[in-house]
Amino acid sequence: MISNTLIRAKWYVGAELVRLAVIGGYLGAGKTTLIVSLSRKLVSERKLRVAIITNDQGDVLVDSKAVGLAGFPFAEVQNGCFCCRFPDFITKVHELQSVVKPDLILAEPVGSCTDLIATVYNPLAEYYGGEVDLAPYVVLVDAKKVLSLAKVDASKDRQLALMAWQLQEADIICINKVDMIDPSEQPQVLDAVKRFYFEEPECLFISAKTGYNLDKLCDYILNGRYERKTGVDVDYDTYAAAEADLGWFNGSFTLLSDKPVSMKNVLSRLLSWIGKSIVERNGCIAHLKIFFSSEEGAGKASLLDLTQGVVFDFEPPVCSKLDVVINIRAELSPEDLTRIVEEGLRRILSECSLRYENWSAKSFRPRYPRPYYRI
Ligand SMILES: Nc1nc2c(ncn2[C@@H]2O[C@H](COP(=O)(O)OP(=O)(O)OP(=O)(O)O)[C@@H](O)[C@H]2O)c(=O)[nH]1
Ligand SMILES: [Mg+2]
Repeated sequence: MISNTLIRAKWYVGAELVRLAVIGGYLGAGKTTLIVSLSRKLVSERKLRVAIITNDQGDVLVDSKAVGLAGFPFAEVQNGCFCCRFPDFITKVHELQSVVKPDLILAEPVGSCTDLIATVYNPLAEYYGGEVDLAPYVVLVDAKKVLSLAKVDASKDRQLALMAWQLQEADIICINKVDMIDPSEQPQVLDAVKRFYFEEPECLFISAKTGYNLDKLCDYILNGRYERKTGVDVDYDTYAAAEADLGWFNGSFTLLSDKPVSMKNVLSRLLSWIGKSIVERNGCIAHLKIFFSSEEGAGKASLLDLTQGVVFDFEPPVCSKLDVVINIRAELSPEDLTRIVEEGLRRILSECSLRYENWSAKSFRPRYPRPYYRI
């Protein structure tokens, strides 16, 4: 039986048609949460076989750990987005086809990636039409975030320009985290989304967490068709500058204590301290996320903004040894991010009488995007 396994096949034989849906959207919009929720639904209620492709500019990925923990077969495209590493992306599709034989592949591109119609969807339609049956392109947006950005001038903010291109190329915009806004705010959220889109987009309010409208979205993904269209007119210099505004930090370490401690307390303090330090240095958090695991259990935590605080998808255990993977995407230099994480570990662990080992870390800025195809 294949489950929660990183799939690597040695070769690929034959070309069977597999349905593929890409779930895009800005950093922290809820893509991984949605992919896991949809996969659970599709497997349990519709008896389908589902596989997942994760993606990142680096390696050591929180998202891969999260989908593996949820029990779904997955493959990773590392060290670059689907568009720049298109041959790697198609290899992973083949590997999943050959080992898992899924009915559906759900793929999550990097949250800072755009122009996917021209660089992923159209090349798939053009060169792999006999192998890949494309679902419409789904893009997520965070309902609360879009509302908070309603008055910001998108032409003066590169991250917003990037988010606008992501929304403009969607076949359907899923306005996620609807559970976090008041129902009376929905018309304002729609207006805010339209401001980015310029025309009347197809929108669906959803909650990846509560399951709201996910049946509708499953039907759309399974039955809708990608109608070939022209990509959005993305200005690559602005796109590259927007990505390069972001520092990327991927690391891992093991927390150790002489006696069992509340790891929820330790992780909350550590992530809050790191988040606060980013903001104090005039940085901006896009998504700070961790995956933690021990013999007592495993889960994920996120920090998107300081007012919302650290959100745990699973209560960290009381234990004396915890493995942690940490991924930070923030508008701050990679060097500063590394310094902040190291300093945070020193301070918070000494306050909590813990130590850490197995430290490994990489930080960088994403490179100029150079897609393999653009059609
Ligand atoms: N309240 C609420 N929170 C959600 C919902 N969907 C996602 N989240 C939370 O949003 C945070 C980010 O979710 P992810 O699924 O990691 O977001 P992502 O888009 O995959 O993030 P990146 O891969 O870093 O771009 C987590 O704390 C999730 O629990 C939702 O529908 N409602
Ligand atoms: Mg994700």
